[in-house]
Amino acid sequence: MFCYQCEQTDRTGATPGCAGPIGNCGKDSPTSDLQDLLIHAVKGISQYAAKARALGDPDDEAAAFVLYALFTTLTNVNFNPTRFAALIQLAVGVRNRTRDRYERAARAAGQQPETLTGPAAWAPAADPGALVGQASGVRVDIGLPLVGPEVVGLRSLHLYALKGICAYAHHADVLGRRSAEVLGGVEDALAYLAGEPTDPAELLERAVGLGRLNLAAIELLDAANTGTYGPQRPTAVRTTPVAGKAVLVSGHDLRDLEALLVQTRGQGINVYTHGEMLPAHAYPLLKAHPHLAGNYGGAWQDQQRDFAAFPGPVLMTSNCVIEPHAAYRRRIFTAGPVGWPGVRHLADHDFRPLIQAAHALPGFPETAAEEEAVTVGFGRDAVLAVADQVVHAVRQGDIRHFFLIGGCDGPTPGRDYYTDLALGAPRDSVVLTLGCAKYRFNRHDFGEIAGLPRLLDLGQCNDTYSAIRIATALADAFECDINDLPLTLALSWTEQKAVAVLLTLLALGIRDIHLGPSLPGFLTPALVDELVKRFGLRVAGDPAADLATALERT
Ligand code: SF4
Ligand code: SF3
Repeated sequence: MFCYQCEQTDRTGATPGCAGPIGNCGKDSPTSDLQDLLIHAVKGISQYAAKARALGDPDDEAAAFVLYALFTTLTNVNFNPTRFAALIQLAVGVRNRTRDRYERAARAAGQQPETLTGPAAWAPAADPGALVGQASGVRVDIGLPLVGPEVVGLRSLHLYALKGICAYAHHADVLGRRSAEVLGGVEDALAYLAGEPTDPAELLERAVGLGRLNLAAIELLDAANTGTYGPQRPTAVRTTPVAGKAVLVSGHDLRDLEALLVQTRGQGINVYTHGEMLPAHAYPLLKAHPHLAGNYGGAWQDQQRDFAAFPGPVLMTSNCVIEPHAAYRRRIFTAGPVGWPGVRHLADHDFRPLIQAAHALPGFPETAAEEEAVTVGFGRDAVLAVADQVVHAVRQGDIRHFFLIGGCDGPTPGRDYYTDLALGAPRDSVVLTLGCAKYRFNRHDFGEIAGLPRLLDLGQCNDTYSAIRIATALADAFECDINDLPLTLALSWTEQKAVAVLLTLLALGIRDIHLGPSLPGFLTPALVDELVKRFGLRVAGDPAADLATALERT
């Protein structure tokens, strides 16, 4: 195996990367190899699909499969080699169907169909051992001695951004929202990677293009979430338990949560959110379910402690899952792209086994005497509704600066930077947050400013579109460029959705982003220099010094 896609990657060697037998996230070598082969297979699908789409005969079902398949390879999503072996076979079937479709479309257009090479012509070995052996020819660092680490790093940047884009687009897809721009863009980018590109300048330009593609994906997801469940509204969410049977839902998939709420209706089971599911409470059509009782626990890296203590079953709907402890292994379930060997997987939103487990388990014996809460729901609609108030407060000098501190949380050292930044922000500043990084400081009382809470929770990392809309609206109100706003962005990253978001921010021309706690291992020093030169990208450093620098501008 070789994997350096996330912030947790092994940095003990001469160059970053988890090289086996088990990565720092718990992904073992066969699973990593099978993920690489699945990626190879979906590149093959995309080679034919892009050509069919160009001929006016797109295969949206094949494209939706590509979204799902790449999502399964995102960090902390799926660790089950059996699932990957099956997905590879499925992918080859989809590839063949897409090839036939392309050939028919070409003939119908009076063209001689091309026979494509590379991933499009790949045949998986029938024997499982031989299949894993094929991975050595398709790893992300393939061709390194020939093309060098910069080109390999740029190809990796493409692939990882695509994983993030596919995750966002899949979340939109399960809510019935598809976009030809996004599906076609993913196909084009994967077909481009299948050709093993070698021009660094072209790769960098196209990476910025992927940032624009991601903007389309997160806009689509925003429309899917708010169109299905209504715009987020400020909502106080109980963080203390109530007596009764209990289910815990983690991850990002609102559709899974909705299905579970419907299936547990009237059964005396309370549903609690965990991790990135917290913002679900802010959507009117989700919070209308009276048994959506509250939020439990903290960020994903604390799940072994939180899940062990929870007195009911747990459902993982997306990242981030880590190895289930024996204490809860028999009562954790996975759905959608998620998987762990030996953990029960529930397909097609059929949660009956989990509901049976909820009835059989004790639940909370009593309601906490002291009720505690956190407030969520400051999506774009809620913030833009008070835009005049905010603009007035800035003009009056009541609000001096905005900090957007968000993204991923994780177990690696250095993430206290984000806590220190948020808690150290002066009282005349507003802290906007999103993603699971918020758990570093969201229980803290930030007080109010100009009649508004000083801490505004915009939602999941899936709600980055809200942050962009808010920043754009502020820039419009002050008739200035986003970079001239009294706004500092501190992005915490772990997995590949953050890679896609970073490219989107760069594509929008946003400068001086503080990225941390460490830079991606796949970016060489030369690439980092280039990003610093072109986009003013900064490494998250000393929080006090970074706060002082940010405030100098205001
Ligand atoms: Fe290592 Fe991250 Fe890859 Fe896991 S996902 S193997 S921690 S780089
Ligand atoms: Fe978190 Fe895994 Fe990325 Fe959605 S749950 S932000 S890390």
